[in-house]
Amino acid sequence: MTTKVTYSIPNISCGHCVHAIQSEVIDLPGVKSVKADQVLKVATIEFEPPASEEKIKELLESINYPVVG
Ligand SMILES: [Cu+2]
Repeated sequence: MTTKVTYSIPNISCGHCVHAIQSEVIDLPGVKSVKADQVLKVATIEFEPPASEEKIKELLESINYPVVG
C-alpha cells in the first residue's frame, strides 16, 4: 500500500534546499516520489514499506530539514 503525505518543512528556503531534499529522500528504500516546494515550504512524499513516516522524518532531520507539525 502506497502512502502519500505532505510534510511542512520551514527550513526550505531556495532551489538548493528543494534539490537536496528530493535527492536524499528518493534514495530511501520504499520512497516512490518526492516533490518539494520552496514557496509553500512543503514536501509531498509517496512511499511504501520499508519506508515509514518515522524513517522519512529522521532522514529529513539528519540533513537539517526537520518536519514541523
Ligand atoms: Cu536553500
